[in-house]
Amino acid sequence: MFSTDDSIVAIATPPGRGGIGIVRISGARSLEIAAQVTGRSQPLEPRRATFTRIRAIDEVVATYFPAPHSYTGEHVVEISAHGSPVVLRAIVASAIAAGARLAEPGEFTLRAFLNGKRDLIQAEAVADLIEASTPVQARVAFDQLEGTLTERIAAIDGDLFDLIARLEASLDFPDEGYHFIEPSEAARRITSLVAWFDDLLTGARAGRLIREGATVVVAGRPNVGKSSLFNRLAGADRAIVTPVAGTTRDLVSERVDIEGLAVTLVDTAGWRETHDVVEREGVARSKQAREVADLLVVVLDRSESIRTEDEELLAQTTGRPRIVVANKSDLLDAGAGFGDVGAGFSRLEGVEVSAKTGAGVDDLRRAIVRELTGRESLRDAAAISNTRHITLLEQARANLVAASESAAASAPEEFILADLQAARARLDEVVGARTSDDLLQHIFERFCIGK
Ligand SMILES: Nc1nc2c(ncn2[C@@H]2O[C@H](COP(=O)(O)OP(=O)(O)OP(=O)(O)O)[C@@H](O)[C@H]2O)c(=O)[nH]1
Ligand SMILES: [Mg+2]
Repeated sequence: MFSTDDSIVAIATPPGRGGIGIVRISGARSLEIAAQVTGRSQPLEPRRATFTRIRAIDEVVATYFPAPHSYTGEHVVEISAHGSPVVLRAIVASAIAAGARLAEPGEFTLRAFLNGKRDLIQAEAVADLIEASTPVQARVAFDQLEGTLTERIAAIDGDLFDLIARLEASLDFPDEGYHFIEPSEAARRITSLVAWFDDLLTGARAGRLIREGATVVVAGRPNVGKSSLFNRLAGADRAIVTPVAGTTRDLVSERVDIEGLAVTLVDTAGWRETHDVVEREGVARSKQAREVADLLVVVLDRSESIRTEDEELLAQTTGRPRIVVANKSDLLDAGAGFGDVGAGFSRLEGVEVSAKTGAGVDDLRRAIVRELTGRESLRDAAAISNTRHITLLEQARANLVAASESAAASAPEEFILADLQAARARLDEVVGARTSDDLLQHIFERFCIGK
């Protein structure tokens, strides 16, 4: 299904206009195709940027990367032109006339994988790096691109392979009365492999959140300052703020970077019974938003006593991941702590902030990261972030636990071996040593054309 016989071409830079735009050609015939496109009789020299003209189109710089030392592992020519969609499309058309085919989404990176330039983890990391919207997301993707996760998996795979080989040898030569590995030693090694998986999977929750981001919904009764806090966290005057209760009617959402987490922050209509048709719809939507939230920020007004609506909302959200925020702390006498003023606050644990002055908002940002990821900070970014990898590693861990139980019960070696081999197959799937066309298609269709 995935043919690498033909040469492919695509615009590699984003749609739109820019100083430079790049057309990439990859495949056995890319040098010939480039020669036809540029009309040069002299072939391009390897890895040398060459200024040339494409007749009636543009002045360009062309660079030839001979196989296997290129992005795809094939012969690649990159043509840098002026970043005009018209110019770039004309170059692509001319390459197609010279025998190239328009690349499918992700096909350059797919070829890099098929040609052994990158494993599957690294190919997926390319897409993650391109899509990263916070520096932490980019760091995690870059680490995977560099092979950090690949190395950790290779290390465990090596151990697993050695263990399997010894157990198989014991099975193949039973008459010698000699174990290539003592059962107790096998049990010990399986246990340490399980510990290794635990170590890697500890960071999985944080990693998944870093990669996929989270939805944080701001809720509370009217006028407590939800929109003011939303604007403060978004760093922009996004939502309307007025002293009128019931200002926000619709959901307002904004992508924000909270300490490195890509958060979709949602402001909602204030929670109350109302006869206003528009507001009622707003309240209904705010309830729906609360249901899909990864985390709720329940805002109270610290300068007033807790009201029935606050109580209702607190009751409705107990048991959900939430942070209670006491806003308008600037209205309190200096020095008054959470629980000192306003009836009903003393039994609540929360973060005191002032959306007006910004006081306490950094604490709130840290509390959001802590609630979502279970970590104080994301600086020691997680090694593992992709749900596909996490699921497979969890399955491999379960296989090893089964193997260790068999070993502890002195079960026949065949049983232990079957589980160890199953664990190894999962690791192969993570790095892509074992794949199906369906899986590859699923992974690479996430890419845009030109990657
Ligand atoms: N002093 C003080 N006033 C605040 C603070 N936060 C919000 N306010 C004021 O409280 C009023 C309501 O603020 P909003 O942000 O519109 O409140 P809301 O919760 O979004 O209200 P609805 O959209 O009506 O549900 C406005 O007059 C704000 O200026 C604060 O931290 N301190
Ligand atoms: Mg509002």
